[in-house]
Amino acid sequence: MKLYYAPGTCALACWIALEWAGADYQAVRADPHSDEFKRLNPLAAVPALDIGRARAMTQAPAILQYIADRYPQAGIGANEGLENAFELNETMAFLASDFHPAFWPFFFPQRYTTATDEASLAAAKEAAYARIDRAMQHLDKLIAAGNGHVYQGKRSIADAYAYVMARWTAKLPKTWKDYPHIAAFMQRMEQDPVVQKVLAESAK
Ligand SMILES: N[C@@H](CCC(=O)N[C@@H](CS)C(=O)NCC(=O)O)C(=O)O
Repeated sequence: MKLYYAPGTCALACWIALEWAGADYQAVRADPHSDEFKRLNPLAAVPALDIGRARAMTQAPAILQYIADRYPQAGIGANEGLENAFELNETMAFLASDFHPAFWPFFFPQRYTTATDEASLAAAKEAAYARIDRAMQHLDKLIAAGNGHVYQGKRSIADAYAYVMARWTAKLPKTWKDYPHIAAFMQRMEQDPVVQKVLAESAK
């Protein structure tokens, strides 16, 4: 099994989950825009997980759910019961479709305006701050309700996913340190030897 990643990206969440799960895998650094990678994922985005089938798996939340389901002994998926499964699903949907896209104009302002001058690009970038803050406030409440975790007071794929994206606020005017429950969560995650290993190896 091969996980394709790029440093600092949401693909690191899959890497952390694979480690938590005790999976046998290889992490492969990829340039999402290379022709070689686009054969794996025509959408030119990491992560991709190649498990030897005709087509690589793509989409971070789907890959994370697959890891949780494939390694149930790791206990990083939903708790038993329909409503508990719903709650993890709902949390992952928030992370994938509210939190992650909030950063896109910050990272790629040129995709959100047809203007090319510096001031317009800076404005597109700045426009992201309010949406990121809104999502961070929601995440802070989820972690408060989850006793230090994103989902139901236990380590799960949602922790890995939220962690790698909350790190992206480090260069924003308002960083993860400005949200009390997220700050405590981030500090705990950073003490996790798996997280330390993934950050170190992915930066090589
Ligand atoms: N919907 C995709 C989005 C993946 C995505 O945006 N990945 C980023 C890294 S976090 C990427 O590879 N971006 C390259 C680009 O947009 O050019 C998923 O959830 O996996």
